[in-house]
Amino acid sequence: MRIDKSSPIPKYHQLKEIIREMVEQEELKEGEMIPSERELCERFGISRMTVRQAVMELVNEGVLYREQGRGTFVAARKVQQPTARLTSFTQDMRERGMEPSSEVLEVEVEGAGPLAARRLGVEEGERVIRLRRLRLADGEPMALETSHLLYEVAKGVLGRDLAGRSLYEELSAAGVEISRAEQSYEAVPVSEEEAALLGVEPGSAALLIERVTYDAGGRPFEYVRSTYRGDRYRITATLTPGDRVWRPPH
Ligand code: 16G
Repeated sequence: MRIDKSSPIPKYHQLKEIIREMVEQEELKEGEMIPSERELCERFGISRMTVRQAVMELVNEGVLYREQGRGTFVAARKVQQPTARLTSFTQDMRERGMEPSSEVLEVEVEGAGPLAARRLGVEEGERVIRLRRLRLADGEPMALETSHLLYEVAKGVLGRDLAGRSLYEELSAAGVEISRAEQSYEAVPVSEEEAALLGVEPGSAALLIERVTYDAGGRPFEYVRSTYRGDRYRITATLTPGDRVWRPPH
């Protein structure tokens, strides 16, 4: 497995695929430490930055995990259940074979309103970053997303290019580790304003997804409402039987 420097596929992406394949083939086993940054640089003849980006994304995708001061290890294999995986919009679209992009509509530091405060478990008025983005896939609107991020946790992303980049990658670069999220789904009609931005008729069907995301310390730091176009977005899940057999109550 080598990195093809003449390929248009970015080198970090090629390295990701190589590491993924090594995990798949169990050349790197669950719980095993992956080679150091330096070893990877030497073995594949690439820069440290390239290695870092590949490893960071694999950590975000849950293929690898980091332990402070120890190293980076191979995570337990995931059950194929797309809805149960914590992905960013960027990853989600790439996995669907589409190219993600965004338009930043608003970025504001403000006091949390009652709903955001309740979801984030803070007092009303606590400082949050409100980020509203139009999310596109292959250049066409896919979703409208409003994130409320705890200022204290996420301030590192202010001033970063959030139009061209992934919020989750920027958070990770700023040292925020994402551990889990809770999410709900609801069918809603789009408002006139949303319709104009999404390029659909007012009143058309959309999927409202609400997410609360927790950092490694178990603290909720992100509350997001995303309105996905019903005609473009679909969720699939692989369901496996639970450990217990369901029996009707007596
Ligand atoms: C997803 C998440 C959202 C997160 C965003 C980050 C849902 C419903 N929401 O859209 O919570 O902020 O990804 O995406 O899945 P990014 O890293 O591509 O900016």
